[in-house]
Amino acid sequence: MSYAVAVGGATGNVGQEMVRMLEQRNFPVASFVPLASAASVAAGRSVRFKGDDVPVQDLASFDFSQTDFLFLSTGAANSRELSPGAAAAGCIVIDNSSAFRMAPDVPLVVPEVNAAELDRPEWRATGILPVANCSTIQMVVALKPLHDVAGIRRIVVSTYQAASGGGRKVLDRLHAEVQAGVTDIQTLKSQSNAATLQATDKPIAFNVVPHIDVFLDDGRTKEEWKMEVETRRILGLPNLAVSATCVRVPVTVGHAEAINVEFERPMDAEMAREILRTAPGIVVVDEPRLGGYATQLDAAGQDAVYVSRIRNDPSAPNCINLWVVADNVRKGAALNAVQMAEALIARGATPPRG
Ligand code: 11C
Repeated sequence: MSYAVAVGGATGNVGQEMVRMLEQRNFPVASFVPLASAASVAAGRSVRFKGDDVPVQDLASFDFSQTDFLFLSTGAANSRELSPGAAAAGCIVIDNSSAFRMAPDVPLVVPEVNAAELDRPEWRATGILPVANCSTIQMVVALKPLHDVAGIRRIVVSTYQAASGGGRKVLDRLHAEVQAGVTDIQTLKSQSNAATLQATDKPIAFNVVPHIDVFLDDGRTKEEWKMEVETRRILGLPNLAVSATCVRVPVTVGHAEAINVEFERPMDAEMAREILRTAPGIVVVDEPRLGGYATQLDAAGQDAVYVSRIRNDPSAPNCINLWVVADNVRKGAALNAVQMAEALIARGATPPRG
């Protein structure tokens, strides 16, 4: 069985990765339609898929009645506008935005963690499956196997997130700043006040910025809030204590996270290492020597979630620290989306026409 597949936002960062992912995983594609803005259509843009240059079609006016899967990566506002109509036309929308992640009856699925949620029939009425935030995905992949053994009581996480997570504008800005080659501290400081700053409020090159997404009334950022609420939802622990600090770093691809986890029952670094060595989607790189850990560069272009620096936290019982790294565009978005579709197919929960 193969499927009619459309990729919405096919010319964007995540959309392009989505197309590569469909190819690399040999997803059963019967027909492929790349969708993008009217401007991209007018510019005659095309997307290369399996050796062919396929012209993009207009996302806003596309008729989804013959589509099985729409992989959408066009942001929350666009998804809110477009996804319900596409799903009503009969296709399954796998949406990389935050638009529907907290909607009732819509499961937030990370296949290694809670694929069984796909068996609940309620979501079929909406036809939309949201992909969780990239920083949440890699954290729950690493923590779920440990939770199954010892029960998580509390998570404190600090992130080191790549510019690509912020989209093209932020990534372009990092590249422009690096290429400008300014290393003098006073000049860099003066750029903090430049009227031209748009994508973030501070320079990214030679800096780290503790601000991702908008600020909420209580002082958290929305990225921090998302990590908290999405983690509870995916792990099925509505009262779990989660505290996040999310930081943008001058890295192109790959999010890293320093995670402190406290457990209800006995857990230590050695146990965690053993459990994670055989856990799905995880590669443990953990030797206390130079280079015996994974960095963002190691994770870039890879599918796995890497776990390093596993160590006991001597300040509390049953508490450990972890360093978790993954490619935010792959496992944090495109790969997770394709895995969701694969999980649906494996469970026989295929689209109406499938
Ligand atoms: C970032 N994690 O790195 C964000 C990007 O809710 O899907 C993904 C935002 C989202 O800026």
